[in-house]
Amino acid sequence: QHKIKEVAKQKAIYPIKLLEQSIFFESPCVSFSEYVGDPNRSGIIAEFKRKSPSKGDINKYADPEDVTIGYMQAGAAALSILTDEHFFGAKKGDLSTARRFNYCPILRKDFIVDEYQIIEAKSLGADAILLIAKMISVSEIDNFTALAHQLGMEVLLETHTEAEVLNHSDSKADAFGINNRNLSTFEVSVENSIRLAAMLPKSKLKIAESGIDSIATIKQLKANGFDGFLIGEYFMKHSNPAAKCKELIN
Ligand code: IGP
Repeated sequence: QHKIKEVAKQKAIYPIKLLEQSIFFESPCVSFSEYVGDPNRSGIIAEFKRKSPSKGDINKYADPEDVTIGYMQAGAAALSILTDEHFFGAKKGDLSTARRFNYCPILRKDFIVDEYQIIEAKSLGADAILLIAKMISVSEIDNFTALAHQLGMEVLLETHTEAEVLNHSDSKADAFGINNRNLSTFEVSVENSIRLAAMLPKSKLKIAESGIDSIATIKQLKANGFDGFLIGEYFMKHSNPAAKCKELIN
């Protein structure tokens, strides 16, 4: 965690005034929860990820333009774009590239630990940000959620344990995610989403994250109340991620 905060600090290189001059700063956001929660869409949030701390290289030379356009043509409801270079080999430009070529909601997927990254998310063209309960305090999550909302973005709050879900039951986040991957051990269990599903606030959008690799799993998660399914590696490890996405949606 200390390392993550250090890395985030090094990344804050541009003055906020400059971020606010981005053409995306004044553009309206597309609603992540409306798209993902729309029963006429697939509920799939397709992720662009070149590598991960648990798997190493997944798809080192993938092109963000080709892959994200392909995901949308395949019927994904939203995109998730990693922007962290240190842990995920991403470039911030991956998000603005995805923005330039797609009208759908885009989630900035990063370890967000300060306000700067939230303003930066807006300047890159994000519609929503991820906040991770394990990494920041309840009051930070509340303050960061208020800032994201002020900028017109939505918040996906990621939890992993019963205690985290209970701690945030009053959260103003727009969507609750349950990560099937334990961020300390990297162990993945879809059963984790299913076990915690019933504890999530009724009114919020529910998203199952990580380790999803079959239509059977998606059906099982749907039956347990999930609206959205965040899928990265299963698509990205294929040379044509969008083709894999299409296969799953059809
Ligand atoms: C996607 P997978 O197993 O389909 O590649 O998982 C997504 O859930 C995962 O990338 C993720 C993540 C995160 C990445 C979940 N929470 C927090 C970075 C930071």
